[in-house]
Amino acid sequence: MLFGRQHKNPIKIADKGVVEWKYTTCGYCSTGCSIEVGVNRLGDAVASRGVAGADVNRGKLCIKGIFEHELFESAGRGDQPQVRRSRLDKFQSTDWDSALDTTANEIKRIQSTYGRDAFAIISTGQIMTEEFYTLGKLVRGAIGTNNYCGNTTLCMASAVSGYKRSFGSDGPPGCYEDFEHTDCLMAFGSNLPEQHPIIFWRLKMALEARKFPVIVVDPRVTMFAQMADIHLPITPGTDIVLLNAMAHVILKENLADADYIAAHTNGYDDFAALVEQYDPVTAAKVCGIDEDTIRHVARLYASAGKAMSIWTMGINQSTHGSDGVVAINNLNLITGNIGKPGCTSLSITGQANAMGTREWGSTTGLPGYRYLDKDEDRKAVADFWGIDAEFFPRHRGLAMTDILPAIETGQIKGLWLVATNPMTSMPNTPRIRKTLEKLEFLVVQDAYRDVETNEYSHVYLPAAVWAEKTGCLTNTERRVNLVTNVQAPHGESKPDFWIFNQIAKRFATERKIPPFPETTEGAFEEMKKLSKGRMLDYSGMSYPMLEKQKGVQWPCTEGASTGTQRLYADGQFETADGRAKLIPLPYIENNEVPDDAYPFWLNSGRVVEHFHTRTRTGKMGNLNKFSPTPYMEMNPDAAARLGIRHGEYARLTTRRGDAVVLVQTTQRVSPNMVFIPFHFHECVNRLTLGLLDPHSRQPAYKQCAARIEPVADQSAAAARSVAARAY
Ligand SMILES: Nc1nc2c(c(=O)[nH]1)N[C@H]1C(S)=C(S)[C@@H](COP(=O)(O)OP(=O)(O)OC[C@H]3O[C@@H](n4cnc5c(=O)[nH]c(N)nc54)[C@H](O)[C@@H]3O)O[C@H]1N2
Ligand SMILES: Nc1nc2c(c(=O)[nH]1)N[C@H]1C(S)=C(S)[C@@H](COP(=O)(O)OP(=O)(O)OC[C@H]3O[C@@H](n4cnc5c(=O)[nH]c(N)nc54)[C@H](O)[C@@H]3O)O[C@H]1N2
Ligand code: SF4
Ligand SMILES: [Mo]
Repeated sequence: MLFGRQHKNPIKIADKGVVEWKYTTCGYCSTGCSIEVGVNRLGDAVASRGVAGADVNRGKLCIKGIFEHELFESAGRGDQPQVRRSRLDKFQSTDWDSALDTTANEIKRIQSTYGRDAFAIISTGQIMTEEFYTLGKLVRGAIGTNNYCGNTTLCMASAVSGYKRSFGSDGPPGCYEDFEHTDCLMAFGSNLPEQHPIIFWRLKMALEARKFPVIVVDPRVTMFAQMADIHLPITPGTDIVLLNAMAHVILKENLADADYIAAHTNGYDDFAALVEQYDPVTAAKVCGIDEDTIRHVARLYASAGKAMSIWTMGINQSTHGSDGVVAINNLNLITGNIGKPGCTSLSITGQANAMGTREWGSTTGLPGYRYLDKDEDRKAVADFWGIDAEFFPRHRGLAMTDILPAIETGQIKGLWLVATNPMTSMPNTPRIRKTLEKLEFLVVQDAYRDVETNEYSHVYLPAAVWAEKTGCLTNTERRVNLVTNVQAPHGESKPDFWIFNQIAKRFATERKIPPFPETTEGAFEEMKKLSKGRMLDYSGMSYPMLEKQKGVQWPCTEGASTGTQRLYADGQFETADGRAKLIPLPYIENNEVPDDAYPFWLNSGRVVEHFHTRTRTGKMGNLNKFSPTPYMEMNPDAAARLGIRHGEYARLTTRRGDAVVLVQTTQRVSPNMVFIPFHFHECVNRLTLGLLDPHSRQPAYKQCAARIEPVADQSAAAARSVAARAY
């Protein structure tokens, strides 16, 4: 099949003197695009291009991938380990041995003084799977703290929790190819064109070949909403009301797939009794979508034959995030839309390796989707690692969003952060600042030394980034992709894998610890063995196969020629009786909602050019120039009422704090809502509340209430805003 500009003039690309193209995989978002990095005769990375034969991206890259080679030598990279006694002292550069000794000694000191769990570790979704596996082994098999989690609590925790509740296991069941088969697509709280541009391009390709209805549920008129056939501008935080009402219509009008329900689910009666209460007339008053539209969309979805749902942070980052995921799964179960081509409940994941940590990071359990409270799982891993299963805690410890409050109360005294920047990304950052200041010891392991959280650390460990190392990333469709080493690590920075191994050596003196292979390929071989025969089967994969096939989707059993596109194709789920669960979901209103004092919804998210807290994209001219300053989308009528004009600064206040932000007037947001990208330090997360989902502990970043006022002295406001962080 041919893709791209067949009959148009080809774009001319300047000759960069590339002598070799090296295969690797993009390290930003979870789409999983295959990239080739062009290296010149001096060995410098000078260009990036998409790999034509890769099934995911078919030669395409988005604006971030195109410039990814620039990040190796970008500003602010760490080149030497640094230490200091207190965060008020200046950092001193040091050698690796002494930085690692200090780190290991402080972990041991805190554990022996205050108990094993008084030292916490928080990782990420942005290192390689082999690194996650190794960190998990280090924590579960050597250090032994149970307060170990990842920033995935800010991101995918609700999806994980919802999948487990419905299907008995985590793991997105579908794939991008489902776009080519489906007859109806419904997207919840996902801005695909900006946040997953190449998945969006795959959807566009499918729509060009064969038209099918696209329904987008988002309170904001995003780029995705603009191209949708139907846009449902939902009242924030009320998706489960809409989904319950759709189920009400589907059951009332006999549009459900009764055979599928009877053969593959349980819990139907309780579920039906609950949705009976959510008639569209009542639901419309809560979720803001009129009753006729609810009925229309329910009929369209249930009658399509093949329908699929995708979702991202508009669902997960909510006080009913886990319930929202279960509600989407319920919809697909009652309509029989799971495990068949064009039929799926597909969580679009976020960070490049959010999946890798879920599979192998052991943050919520043991490697390979195993559980701490299952004896057979404990024994299997302990025997494989050659240690005593009693060393493992019986239940998972605190989530990331509970670890920080536990520092406030003195329960946790030391913290190791790996590839995450809570000083910009957590809700209510004024509180996070005070929390970090209370730590006796903070170690920050990051590719960039200028990451804001490093201002509070005692030790900084400079990590190699992306293709300065080798290892795997799992994308949204369970595809294991290979990042191959393109360039040597910057300065004296080291791969996270090496750092974990060195720390492990320093714990071998304390107790019998598992073996730690010297190479990532060695760790990958261990993962293959540990996954054999399980749903998450890697045993048929190898590094050469991953490169040759441009990624392989798990499960891939030993001897198989390739991976598997869909889970649950046989209708067998990972529950005790093999059936999926239909779960009743009563809606409980618990958000901070707008009132007279704080009349606006404060919504937040992303823009296409920047990745998260801008440690990477803020340094790249070609990205930063398109989105250089923090700004707020505000409806022009609302702005006019307050006497605020486009391009002026305004003050935004919530019950947590205030921020001065540049106003961009746009019809994308309704008169009672504003939207701020979260990429900028000292901006939206000074204001967010982040109430936690009871199941997943994920913060409701997208819902809180704010007040807005004009600012009299515009030039002072401009100076203050630019000072927020300028590169
Ligand atoms: N360019 C770029 N791409 C990225 C990232 C990045 O930082 N930059 N980050 C990656 C990561 S880690 C993630 S998690 C993904 C996130 O990808 P997305 O979730 O697609 O992005 P967001 O902008 O956070 O939020 C999506 C939408 O949720 C909507 N929303 C808010 N409240 C509600 C609600 O109550 N209901 C519904 N239905 N929708 C609501 C918002 O209006 C917003 O348009 O992007 C990944 N891709
Ligand atoms: N208001 C609001 N806040 C949000 C969100 C929102 O929508 N609204 N979204 C939330 C979501 S979904 C997410 S995922 C989080 C993200 O929040 P964070 O994870 O805190 O943000 P990042 O900037 O991605 O931080 C990752 C860090 O890892 C470093 N890094 C990159 N590669 C490597 C590597 O190979 N090794 C090491 N050691 N370091 C590396 C980067 O330099 C960076 O400092 O933000 C959350 N915060
Ligand atoms: S869509 Fe995502 S994976 Fe693909 S090039 Fe862009 S940032 Fe990278
Ligand atoms: Mo995320």
